[in-house]
Amino acid sequence: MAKLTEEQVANYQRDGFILIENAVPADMLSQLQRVTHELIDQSRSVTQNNEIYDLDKGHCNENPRLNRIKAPHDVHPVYKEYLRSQSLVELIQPLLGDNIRMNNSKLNAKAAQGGAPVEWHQDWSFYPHTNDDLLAVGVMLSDIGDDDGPLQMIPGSHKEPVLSHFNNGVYCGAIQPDDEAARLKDAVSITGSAGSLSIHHVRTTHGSAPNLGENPRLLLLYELAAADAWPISGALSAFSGMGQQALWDYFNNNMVCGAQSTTPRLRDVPAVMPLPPPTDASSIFQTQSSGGAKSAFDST
Ligand SMILES: O=C(O)CCC(=O)C(=O)O
Repeated sequence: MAKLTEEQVANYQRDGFILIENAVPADMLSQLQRVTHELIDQSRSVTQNNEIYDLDKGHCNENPRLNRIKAPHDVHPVYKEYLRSQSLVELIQPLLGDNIRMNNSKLNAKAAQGGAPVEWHQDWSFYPHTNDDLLAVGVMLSDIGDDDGPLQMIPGSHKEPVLSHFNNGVYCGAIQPDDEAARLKDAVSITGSAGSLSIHHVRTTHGSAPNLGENPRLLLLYELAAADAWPISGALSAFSGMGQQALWDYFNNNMVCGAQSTTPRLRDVPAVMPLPPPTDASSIFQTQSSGGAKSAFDST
């Protein structure tokens, strides 16, 4: 896979997202798929959410149903291997520069026939930084069609005001579905075959409906930041209460390319702290449900 073209960069800047088909080399894709299916299989004996798994309703030994594998880069080295591969780095450097840090990874394994929606939100509301040179790469590890709960994006929303993600004064990690400023009617679905990937800006409004398909919808997400984008205090909760040394080690251990910066680049960006928090902020699914987010995807 070659570098992004100028046209792809311009489309990302205009829309706040792009889709790149067949981006993952075939041998890497099959390794990622094999390991992911092994991890889903290993979740059979798990009975409640833990450090690795966020379980969907109905999960059991006979029928493993996952919302998410929480930080796959910590669970198996193949996820970091792909992240640092030339084929991926060449796609993100034109957008974030030469010094790039991974803040987190997650694998949203929206279970077949009803797997949970992700309500509309801007990632920025979860973790404001000193500048907004952050994005998420979404790697499709399964074919994702319209019925499979694909990511949906609102073109141009990354340049618009940051929307409220609060319910009754508490952060709920989702916008109000009837917020007209969200322009939800303009949504574009990001569908493609396994091995395709999307890149979306941290301020792009996005969400996804339940998976009505026959198979889990497997989307590996890397949250990436320019190394001089520093999380604003309080967003450090995103790194689960680490001390300063642990944070420094985490940042250095998770560099994708180049070097970590200790000089935050400050830009005039709209930021609202995700506080007060909901009762359970352990993942976006818990944040949205315990925060009482209203569902845009309620099928009833
Ligand atoms: O998996 C999805 O469909 C959406 C994921 C997402 O937006 C998130 O985890 O922040």
